[in-house]
Amino acid sequence: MRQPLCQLSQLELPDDVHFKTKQYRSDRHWEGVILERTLVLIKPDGVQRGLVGELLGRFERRGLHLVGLKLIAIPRELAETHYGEHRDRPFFDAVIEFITSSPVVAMVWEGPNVVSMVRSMMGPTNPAAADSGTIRGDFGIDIGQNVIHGSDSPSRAEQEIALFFQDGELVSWERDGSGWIYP
Ligand code: RTP
Ligand code: MG
Repeated sequence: MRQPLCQLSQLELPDDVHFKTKQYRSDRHWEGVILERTLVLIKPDGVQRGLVGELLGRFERRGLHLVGLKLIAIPRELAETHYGEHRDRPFFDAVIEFITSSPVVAMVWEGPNVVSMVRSMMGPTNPAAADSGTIRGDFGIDIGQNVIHGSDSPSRAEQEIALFFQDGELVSWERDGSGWIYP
């Protein structure tokens, strides 16, 4: 039988490398970083097209922290409150029809600057103008079916999270190994 060139137990592991790694990590400063939360909706088109795992995975892989998740059929009243800022716009009725047409997945993600980070991962409102690599640029064509919603400011995020989730539905928890994402 062929012998391995070298067995793990025979290797001299350089302690200083481990030491430097720890040192490097503990030296990093994250003072002043404000953790935010944002509301994300996978819209009816995203759920119907089987994109839930793909989209949720993008946020997980980025290192964002999931604190709320559910599948819901949005009642018309909630939709009208959520999109209330657009009440006088010509597309308002279409937006309400669309968002109430089929279930959505509602999520709350947490992280430093998560509101703007999620918006940049989504891409612009019109998928036709979105870069490849963004969610709308990779999965959308039409402005009315643009796959995903994300709060557009921290204050809106607070309001929207309160609209979609009750306090008991949000879970604060620590992920093992999160120090490798943001110490
Ligand atoms: P969302 O609120 O859904 O995350 O989208 P957004 O912030 O990128 O865009 P917003 O201006 O808030 O518009 C809400 C939704 O309305 C539809 N819309 N249609 N036909 C149009 O000119 C038009 N403009 C907006 C889009 O589906 C957009 O997501
Ligand atoms: Mg919006």
